[in-house]
Amino acid sequence: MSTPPKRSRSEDLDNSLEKRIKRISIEGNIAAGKSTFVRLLEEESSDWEVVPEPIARWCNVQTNGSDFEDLSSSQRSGGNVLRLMYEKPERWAYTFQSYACISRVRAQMRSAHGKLQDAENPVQFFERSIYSDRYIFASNLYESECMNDTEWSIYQDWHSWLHTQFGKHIELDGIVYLRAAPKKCMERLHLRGREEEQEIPLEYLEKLHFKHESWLQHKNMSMEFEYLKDVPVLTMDVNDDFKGNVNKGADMIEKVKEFLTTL
Ligand code: UDP
Ligand code: D5M
Ligand code: MG
Repeated sequence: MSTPPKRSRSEDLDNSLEKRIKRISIEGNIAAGKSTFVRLLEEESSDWEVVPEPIARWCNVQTNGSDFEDLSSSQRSGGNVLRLMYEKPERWAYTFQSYACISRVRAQMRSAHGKLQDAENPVQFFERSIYSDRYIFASNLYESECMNDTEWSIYQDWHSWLHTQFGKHIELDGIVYLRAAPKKCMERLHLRGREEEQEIPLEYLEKLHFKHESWLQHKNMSMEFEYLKDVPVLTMDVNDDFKGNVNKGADMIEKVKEFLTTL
């Protein structure tokens, strides 16, 4: 009988880290405050790693020149795809959703595990997940007739396959839901001033809000991924500003720490 090939020490380390790591997705409507919050999390502990949403980088709103130069040519075209999607969703929704999801998987898998190799209690915080891609954004675009039946079927088939292939690296242990009223998100969206988003109507944010509520608050959204039903959700109201409010920020971090001890 042949002996199995020997695994290297770094492969062993990777495998044990893979098992110990906790993965938490920060979910919430557009401009609820997710990026602001993950920046606070990142500063809190060297055991914690943050994976920002790649879409924010494509828009190049909060990145500097050198960050932008790091992007590949396909990522650079992503910035245009966000604009195209808002300008002509019935043409670009499918393209955008497939690109958004594949980029997210790539970012979430690539990010592990350099920083966390020596962490005692390693945690990865993802800004959104492949579940919000599908069940919030893509689904809303389909229901708004911006994707036809064929595009929606292909997207779902592709998404399920992606999950089968890579799920074990990106499946969640917990979800933090940053909950804010659509009107508050609209205010913050204007405050942020990302050019591509300035024409978004309140009705669009309301639709996304109801989808978040159905998934994370009422828990009556039907989803293909059984395990998600049992993934604990921590909901935090972010209608009052936490940015620039040291006490509220610290309180939110404390809640996350408590939440982690229950997982
Ligand atoms: N923001 C704010 N108060 C808060 C949280 C966020 O004024 O308590 C602002 C933030 O500075 C940004 C906008 O709201 O201008 C949207 O925040 P972010 O980009 O974090 O939202 P995301 O879309 O990532 O959820
Ligand atoms: O930024 C994310 C922006 O991208 C926001 O304008 C919504 C839009 N969008 C469309 N589809 C998606 C998917 N699938 N995931 C995430 N964002 C999407 P933010 O302000 O961080 O919400
Ligand atoms: Mg963001």
